[in-house]
Amino acid sequence: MTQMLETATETVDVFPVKGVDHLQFLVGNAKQAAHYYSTAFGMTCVAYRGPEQGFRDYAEYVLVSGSARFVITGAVHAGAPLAEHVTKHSDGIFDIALAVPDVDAAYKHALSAGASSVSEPHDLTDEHGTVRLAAIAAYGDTIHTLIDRSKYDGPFLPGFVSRSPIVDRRPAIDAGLQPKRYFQAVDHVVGNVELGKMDEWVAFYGRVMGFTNMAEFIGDDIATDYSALMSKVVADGTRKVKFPLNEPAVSQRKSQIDEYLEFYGGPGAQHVAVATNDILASVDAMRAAGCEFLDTPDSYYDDPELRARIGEVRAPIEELKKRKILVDRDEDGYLLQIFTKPVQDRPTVFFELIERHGSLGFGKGNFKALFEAIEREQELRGNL
Ligand code: TYF
Ligand code: FE
Repeated sequence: MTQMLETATETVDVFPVKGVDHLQFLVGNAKQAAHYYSTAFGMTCVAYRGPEQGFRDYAEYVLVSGSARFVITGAVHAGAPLAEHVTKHSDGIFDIALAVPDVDAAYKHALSAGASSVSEPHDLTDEHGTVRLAAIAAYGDTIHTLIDRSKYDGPFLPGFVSRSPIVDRRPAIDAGLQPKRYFQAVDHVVGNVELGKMDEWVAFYGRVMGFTNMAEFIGDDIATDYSALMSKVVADGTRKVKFPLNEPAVSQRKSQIDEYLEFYGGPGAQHVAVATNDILASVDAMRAAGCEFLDTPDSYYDDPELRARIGEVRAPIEELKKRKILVDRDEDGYLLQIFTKPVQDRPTVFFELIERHGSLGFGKGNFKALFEAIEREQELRGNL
């Protein structure tokens, strides 16, 4: 007798997410970092919490640009909890917080799938309402806070007070000298993990958050040729939250991922890609404010193969070349992207600006040019 086996297709989202709620950076000097993100990244400080509000351990600045929200946290005395994060990693991303519709359900599912608890579901309340939060551990010392702020209308979280922008960009914006926003959302957050651990973390996000593999990845073939890394991308069902995960690949040269792991002191968030509507204007403004970007050789733009592959894009190629902006096209459309140099003394965290026109990818066609640019920097640092 032949038995038909029916595989049940999972249609229920076990871990619905609304998006990245915020990224929390732990830094040595939050006052100065908040200034940098205000001037060089055009972000607006909207909230603050510190000793003045009775929080004795940290000064915390909340900066926004569209839906992107960064929380910059610095310890205000020796021995504050979490101060060892900065001692070990220097400035880095501690928390990739996710907005979820049901904190308790998400937390319960995560733990049943093997995630480690950082904090159990709890409420924070003030005159603006209640926020429900929990947190689970991710790669290295990184965590994911799970947060539901649907019953809250304060400036950030209970305890935080509204704060006016650190720099007043209005005159420059009104004069047409600066874009209103340099970016409007977090597009993806990349994690670097140790050799041989990438698939474990892909499985973690699959089990714990129901995230699935996106097609784009850097496999063995590319890894050994020039990239010295392997990469896979996991995303939630709506593809609003995208987490590429890198591990070093064995090659003759020291992988850029090894360099990160060595200098960060373990796994952690490597880069944050922010989505912009006008990458040309954003790059101009950020450069003018002192933000450094990776170089791209002129030969990249003069390559007839690239020209044929990318076809027509919304800006003349000469304008991209002037600014070292990379371009890639796939079956869904194209994207423009550029990468900053590391934003702290250590060769660890950096940013990407990305302007998507249909493409859901990560710039696969640029991997070679990008990794060569990163390797030139590695060489200058003596880390290749
Ligand atoms: O997020 C990405 O996949 C692209 C490319 O070390 C990339 O931005 C991948 C690995 C890496 C730097 C950039
Ligand atoms: Fe990226």
